[in-house]
Amino acid sequence: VVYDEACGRRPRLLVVANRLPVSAKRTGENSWSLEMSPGGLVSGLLGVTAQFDTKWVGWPGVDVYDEVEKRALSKSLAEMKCIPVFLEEVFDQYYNGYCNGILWPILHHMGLPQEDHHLDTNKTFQTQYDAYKKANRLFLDVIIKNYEEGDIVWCHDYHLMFLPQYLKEYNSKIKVGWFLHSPFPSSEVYKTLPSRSELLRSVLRADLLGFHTYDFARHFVSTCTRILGVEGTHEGVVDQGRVTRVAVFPIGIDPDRFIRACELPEVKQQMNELKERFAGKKVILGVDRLDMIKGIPQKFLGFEKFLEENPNWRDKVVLVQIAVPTRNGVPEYRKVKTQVHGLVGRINGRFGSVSSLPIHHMDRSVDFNYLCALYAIADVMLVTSLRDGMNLVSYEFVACQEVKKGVLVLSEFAGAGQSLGAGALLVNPWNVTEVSSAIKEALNMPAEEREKRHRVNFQYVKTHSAKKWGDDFMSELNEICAESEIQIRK
Ligand code: GDG
Repeated sequence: VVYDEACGRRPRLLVVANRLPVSAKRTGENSWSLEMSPGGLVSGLLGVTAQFDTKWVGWPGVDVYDEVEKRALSKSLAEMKCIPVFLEEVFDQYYNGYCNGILWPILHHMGLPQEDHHLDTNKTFQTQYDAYKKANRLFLDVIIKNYEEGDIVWCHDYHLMFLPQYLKEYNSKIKVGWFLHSPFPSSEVYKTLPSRSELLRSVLRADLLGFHTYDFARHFVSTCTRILGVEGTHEGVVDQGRVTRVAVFPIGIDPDRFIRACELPEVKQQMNELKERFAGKKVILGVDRLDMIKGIPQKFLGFEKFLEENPNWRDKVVLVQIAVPTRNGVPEYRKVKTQVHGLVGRINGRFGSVSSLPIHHMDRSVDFNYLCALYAIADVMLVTSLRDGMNLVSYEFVACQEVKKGVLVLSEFAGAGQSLGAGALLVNPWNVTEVSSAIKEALNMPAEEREKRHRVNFQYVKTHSAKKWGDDFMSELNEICAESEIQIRK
């Protein structure tokens, strides 16, 4: 890190993401309670905060229209180093519309939606696209108000693809990084997107672009070469002599946070209760947002086939599925929820009895400690994402399994398939027979092999932490910016 010796302070880092890492709840008129929600992004960046004076910029998760209320919330958030972006009326078309109705499926190889309202003279598409640009401008306005010379701006994810361009247009000297948390698809899928070139051109204005896996980075570079006609090299993308560095930074978790939680008396108590509750049965666990990319219906179909073909296991195994509600404003998400509920009903109807239910399905999240207790007592973790940037759930399971050494059954289409593939049983979630066989293999795996597989993955999760991810990205960005400063001086 290049310290700013001239003014004797740590360099400032603005981390910009759609959501702030806090949840705001209204507790009364002009008063708010705020809680930090420590996902991979937050824990990754807590590690780099020692070197940087970090501030978070993002939507606070609540709609606030009144100016007095906005000021009150901004003041409370400032104490947590958070700066809110109020999106107001553009939010629905930007977030539910363009981000999650269009970009999210495209990035996950699912193609553009076929809904009637999208076919209606493209009007909805245009409205959503305009809202997306407007929202990116609102982010820019807030950054400009808070920007000081020398600040580094790290933009996150597909919500903010116009931000690199807007930032560089405002001030070409701003150091800009952009990281994509989702996959990047093959150019054949991406090129169906009507606004394909503008989005690519904008992110290419950043100094550093980061992806979870080599495949996503490679897809991105070849998409740029095919759509924009620019040159792709091992460094990244070259356009008229200017290089945009494209590199791979696989995210991780804060493993010690999970290991420590499993030692807490409260968590041990919860683990004992769960063991008692499922005595005599093996527990298969699923933890996903209720998103079509997570392949929950495919998971249930694989489990159904397993029960069909292995009657001896019917009373001896349960699948506990936490399906956290998400993006209810997007029609496709409501559809997948109905589909999932139908399958739970069918499978429990077919194989359940008065005393036992094969699937315990929960349409809600659980608190962190309880989640750790579930991870720790599970015999098998079943991750069947159809596409997934990384999938941190699989890392968290490994971190909590030091005692049990359970088996991870993992989709080959999750980024984690490339990092934890050595210890996991990899499956193609579309292949119901393969999922069913992997469940059987996992449940019957001898202790010695489980131990061996767990050891490999645990070692990986411990060393490839969220802190390493944040540090690696920031040091690469710093290096690039230092090099370009030298070139400018020359
Ligand atoms: C995106 C990409 C990429 C889940 N249920 C509960 C709960 N969770 C927490 C987990 C985990 C997080 O949510 C989910 O992270 P994932 O990585 O599995 O998936 P996405 O939300 O889709 O994340 C993904 C990630 O960004 C990072 O780049 O890996 O591919 O799609 O941390 O623990 N937490 C609690 N209760 C729950 O019920 N407390």
